[in-house]
Amino acid sequence: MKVLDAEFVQGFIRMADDGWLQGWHERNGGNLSYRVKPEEIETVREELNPGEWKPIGTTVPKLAGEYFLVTGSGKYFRNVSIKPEDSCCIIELDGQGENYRVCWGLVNGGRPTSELPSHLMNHEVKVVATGGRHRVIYHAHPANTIALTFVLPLTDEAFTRELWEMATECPVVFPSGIGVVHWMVPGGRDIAVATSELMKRYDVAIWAHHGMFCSGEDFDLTFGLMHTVEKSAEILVKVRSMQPYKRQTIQPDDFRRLAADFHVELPERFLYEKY
Ligand code: 2HA
Ligand code: ZN
Repeated sequence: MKVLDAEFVQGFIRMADDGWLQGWHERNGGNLSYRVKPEEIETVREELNPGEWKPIGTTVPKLAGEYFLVTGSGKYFRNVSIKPEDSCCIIELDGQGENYRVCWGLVNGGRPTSELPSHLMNHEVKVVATGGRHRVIYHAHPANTIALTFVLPLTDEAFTRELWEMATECPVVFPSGIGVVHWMVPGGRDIAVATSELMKRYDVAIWAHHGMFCSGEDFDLTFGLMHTVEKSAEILVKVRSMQPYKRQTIQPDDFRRLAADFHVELPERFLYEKY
């Protein structure tokens, strides 16, 4: 089968387009990666053409030998659906999880996403934490979430609680909460380590004054997670733009009742008394 005809590639392209249409990917902002299933890679193997091994910039031994579909460094999300073979690539990792090689795509040259260390370290953490269920890591620059990193305390507790309060579905969609990374230089191993530490516990990590990372099982769930968090952030921005304080909101005991009915566990450390 042609790579571009494979269902996982079509799903990847559609998600990139959806992110672009949301306005989360100005210029070359954001990046997306998918850990390809062994049976999926077999369906496209005839079109794979491995290049040179190159260092990842970190070590991910638990991902040794795996294949990933990723966006390219400096590539624009708005072009992914128009020229996917120029904007994306399939990479293979070596037996130590130290090097990668491009096997398909990036036909006009280039490298995988500048955030490859963060993507792969997050994938590695999620392979362990979810028994391999999570396959998608998504980074975007949604404006309302970023705006909140200038006004809320940069703590997991503040972001989780504030964003849970802004829409009843939120604690059900991200019951484990949200992690926050203070401002750091993007693209390297340090921010990858900080983010992947948070991903042991959460499916969402916010990078202060930069953007968001989400992890999920498939394209629908991962896009939906980013969309839900950003929608909640948008509501909070609107509320705070009207007046500094909420007149009424969802209270800790309301969250406890919701958790019981929807069969989710909400950590008590996010249900602190405020008023
Ligand atoms: O430009 O979003 O974090 C890609 C990015 C880097
Ligand atoms: Zn970014």
